[in-house]
Amino acid sequence: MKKKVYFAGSIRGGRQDAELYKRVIRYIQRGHIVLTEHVGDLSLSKTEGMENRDVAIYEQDTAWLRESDLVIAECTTASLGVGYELAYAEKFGKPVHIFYNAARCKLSAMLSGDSYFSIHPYENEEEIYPIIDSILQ
Ligand code: 6IA
Repeated sequence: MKKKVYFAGSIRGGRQDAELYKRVIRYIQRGHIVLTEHVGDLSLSKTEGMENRDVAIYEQDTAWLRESDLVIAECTTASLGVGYELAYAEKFGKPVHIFYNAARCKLSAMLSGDSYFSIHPYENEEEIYPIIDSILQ
C-alpha cells in the first residue's frame, strides 16, 4: 500500500543539500506519496517567502504531519524547522527516520539522545536508498 511520507529538510536553515532532498523525494515517489515535495524544489531559496505566509505554512505543514504515515528527515544541514517537526511527529506517534551524513556533521544530542527516533548515519548517498526501501516495504 502507498504510504504518505512527510519528508523534512532544511529551508531557511540553508539550501546546500536541496539537490539531495530532491533525489530522495523522487526516489520515494516511485512507490509512495511525498506530502512535502517543495522541500526539494531547487528554486526555493532560504531567503524566499513572505513572512506573512508563515502562519499558513505552519498550519499546512502541521496538518500534513498529522496526516502522514511516517516522517523521513535529512538532517545534515541543521534546521530549526526540521527539529520542530521531528518533536511534533513524536508527539503524534508518527514513526520518524533521521538520515545524516556522519562525515559532514555531528547530529544534535536532542536527536541522537532521543531513543524514539530511528537514526541512520551514512557516508555515501547510495547507502540511503536501500534503507528507505526497508522502511517503506
Ligand atoms: O527552519 P527551516 O526553514 O529550515 O525549516 C524547514 C522545514 O520546515 C521543512 O521540513 C518544511 O517542511 C518546513 N518549512 C519551512 N519553510 C517552509 C516553506 N516555505 N514552505 C513549506 N514548508 C516549509 C516556503 C516559502 C515559499 C514557498 C514562498
